[in-house]
Order: sequence, then structure tokens, then C-alpha cells
Amino acid sequence: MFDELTDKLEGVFKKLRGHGKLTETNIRDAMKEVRLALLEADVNYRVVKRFIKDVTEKSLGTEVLQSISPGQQIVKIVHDQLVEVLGGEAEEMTVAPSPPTKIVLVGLQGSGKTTMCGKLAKFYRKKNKSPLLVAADIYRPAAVDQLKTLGKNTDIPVFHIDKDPPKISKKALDYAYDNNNDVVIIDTAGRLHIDNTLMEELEKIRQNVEPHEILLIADAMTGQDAVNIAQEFNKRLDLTGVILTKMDGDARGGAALSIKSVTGKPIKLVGTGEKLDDIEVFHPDRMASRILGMGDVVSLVERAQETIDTKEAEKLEKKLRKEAFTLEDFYGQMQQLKKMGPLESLVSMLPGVGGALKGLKIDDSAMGKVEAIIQSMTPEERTKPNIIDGSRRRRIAAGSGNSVADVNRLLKQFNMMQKMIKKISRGQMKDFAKGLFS
Ligand SMILES: Nc1nc2c(ncn2[C@@H]2O[C@H](COP(=O)(O)OP(=O)(O)OP(=O)(O)O)[C@@H](O)[C@H]2O)c(=O)[nH]1
Ligand SMILES: [Mg+2]
Repeated sequence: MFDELTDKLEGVFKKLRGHGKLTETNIRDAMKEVRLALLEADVNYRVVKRFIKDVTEKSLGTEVLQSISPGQQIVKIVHDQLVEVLGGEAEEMTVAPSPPTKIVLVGLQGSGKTTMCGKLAKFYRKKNKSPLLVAADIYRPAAVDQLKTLGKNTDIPVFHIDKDPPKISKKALDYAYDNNNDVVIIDTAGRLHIDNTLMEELEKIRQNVEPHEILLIADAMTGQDAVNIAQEFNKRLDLTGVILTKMDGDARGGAALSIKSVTGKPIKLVGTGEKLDDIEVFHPDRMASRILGMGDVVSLVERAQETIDTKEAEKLEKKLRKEAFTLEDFYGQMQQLKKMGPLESLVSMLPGVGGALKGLKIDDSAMGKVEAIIQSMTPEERTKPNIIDGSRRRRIAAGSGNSVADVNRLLKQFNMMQKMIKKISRGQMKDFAKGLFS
């Protein structure tokens, strides 16, 4: 997400910090580079102009120039301005005062509407809601089946009848009342281009349903096109917000950085992959931190809380205190980590790590290798790794399809980890931290 933009901005700020004390010329030069970086990221030129004007004015203030670390302060100013441009506070999805909450998804062909319907349904079910999916795309031959499959895989009901989309939508509401569905998510048809027939149909659906949310689903990778489309849809339908999909493939960020300023409508959620769990609430402050390569620890912790079993974590903590951490526990930890998603997406949320690991492909298969080796051990070997002698090593290597050197490496790493855990649990954290940051 935003890799290209992050790289460029990091470059600019590194140079700025290198100066120590800053002059007006330093700042103006840096702002020229930020301007270029934003334009290359396909941010709307008017948004860029405002952005640079505001940041330059604030940066030229005496508090900044006379401070000890002006470079840092300018990063803070840029960060705050990015938060502003991205929409300020996160805008939550509307909840109907009396259920059901009615949500209509609209957008061009292939923008990710149907996928987002499935993601949203899962998102709400995690909040203990009872969603209903509505198939109101009757034009594309496989559209209804696509939604039905999504519903089957997630065990969420899908409403469909042989009528026109406005009628389907209306009937779906009756169905939801009768079946206690408290969130109704309506999937509509896409078109290659905005056309009048489509808009009229959507207007009718809007009238029939009176939705709490009518959201444009736009492909983030299309940059300014997404912004123009949002403007067009907003004119006709008075959207309540936008969901940007395919953020995982968007290295530039132009759509995310322009939509709110240009249309006045907030980005509420983003799609970050093809899987149904790849959905995030859009938090402008966290997004700004990610853009500046400062990571997003809050989202990382939330993701961990969602997936990690607290009972397991407590058990582990006790073991750590008793210094009884075994390969079995290590294996358990890896399983938990895997549930959180691909390593690459996790690492990108860590401050400063994104840039440092750039170009280095993080290899989830390395984890598979470690897993295979541990799986080839007997339970006794897992709890007492020091009994693993030469012949056992050869057996484990052969059993897991790896070399003896791989097994050796894992055992050595595990040994180091145990030592580190001992140090930490004996309260020598300070030394450990010093070692890490010196
Ligand atoms: N990488 C990535 N792919 C996505 C994301 N969201 C959707 N897709 C993919 O985009 C393609 C189109 O998605 P659909 O959900 O069928 O799009 P749609 O808007 O319903 O398309 P129409 O019904 O034809 O208008 C599919 O291959 C999805 O897997 C996302 O966040 N990231
Ligand atoms: Mg669709």
C-alpha cells in the first residue's frame, strides 16, 4: 500500500533531517519535492496545491525554524496535514436507530462490489449482527450465483427473486423484517461507464430502500478516475461515503488522498485483498502514519487481538515466566501468527520496517520449512531439544524433506530465543533493549 509515495517522502525527510538547522530555502526545496511526489502519486492537483501551501506556511513558522529538530517538526506538520486531507476523524458506518441498517453498494464494473458485499456481511457478523445479502444485479449472467456462492461459503443468507432490481430491493426489506436480519446489504449491477439507465435504476433503488448508507465502491488503483467517478455518482445519488478497494495493489495513493477533498464524502472502509477478511475501517491518522513509513501499530495490535486466542497467550506467559518455553510452544506461536495474515502485510505495519525491508521479499515458505521440521520431531524432542543428537537430526531432516543444516539452524535459533526469553523474564529487559537499539 502506498509504497512508491512512502519511499519518495522518506527520501525528502531524510535529507531535511540531515541539515540540522533549517533555512527557508531548505524548506521550500523540500516542499517542491513533496509536491512532485504527490503529483506522481496521482493526487488531484488542487489538493496538492492546498496541501503544499498549508504545510509550507506552518513549516516557516518561527517555532519550527528555531526548534532543535526542525526536520522532525516538519514531518509532524506533514503528518497532520495528511490526516486532514484523508478526512480527519474516522467516519463510522451508520447504524439504524431501528433495524435493519440498509446499505446499498454501487459502482462501475469490476470495482469489487460483490466481493465487498461478502466482506461487509462477514464484518457485521463479527459484530454479532445478522446480515442479509441481496442480489440486485440481474444483468451479468453469473452475478447472482457469485453472491450465492459467497453466501454459502460464509453461511450468510442471500435474497433473490425474479424481479427488477428496485423491486428485489424492496421485497428484500420485507424478508429482513420477517427474518430478523438487522443489516441488509444490497449488491447492484455495474456498468462499463456511467450511463443514464444505470443511474435511473439506482435512483429507484434508493427511493424504494431509503438506505442508511449508499456507498460507492471504487478501485483505488485507478487513481484520479476513481475520484471522477465518485464525483459523478455523488451528483446523482448523494452518496454517504466511499469504499476504496484493491488498496493492496495501490502503490501511489492518489485516490485515497483526493476523494474527501474533491467530493466532500468520507472514505469509510477499504478493501485490501481478495479474501473476505481483507477489509479495514479507514482511519485517516493511521493511514497517514503508514504513508510516512511510520507504521500502524494500532491496527497491528487490533488484528492480533482479533485472531490471537487470549487463553493461549496467558498460558504462554506463564511458561515464559517459568522459563519453560519449548519448540511445541514455538510451533503454536507460528500458527497464531499465520492466522493474522501474510507476513508481508504484518511487517508493513511496523514502524520503520517497511523501508528497511524494501526489495526483500518476505518468504512465508521459510515459515513452512520451520513448521515441517518441528512436525517431524517427536513430542519428547519438542519439549527437550537438547536430546536431539546427530542421528536424530538426520532423521528429522529426512522426514521433513530438509537438509541437516536447516535443522541445525532452527535448533540454534531456538536456543538463542530461549536465552533471550530467559533474560527478559529475569527482568533484564533493559540490557536487551539496549542491545536492540544500540
Ligand atoms: N487485490 C484485490 N482484489 C480485489 C479486491 N476487491 C475485489 N477484488 C477482485 O476484483 C475482481 C472484481 O470483483 P467483484 O466483486 O466481482 O466486482 P464487481 O464490482 O461486483 O463487478 P461487477 O459485478 O461485474 O460489476 C475480483 O477478481 C475480485 O477478487 C481487493 O480489495 N483487492
Ligand atoms: Mg458484482
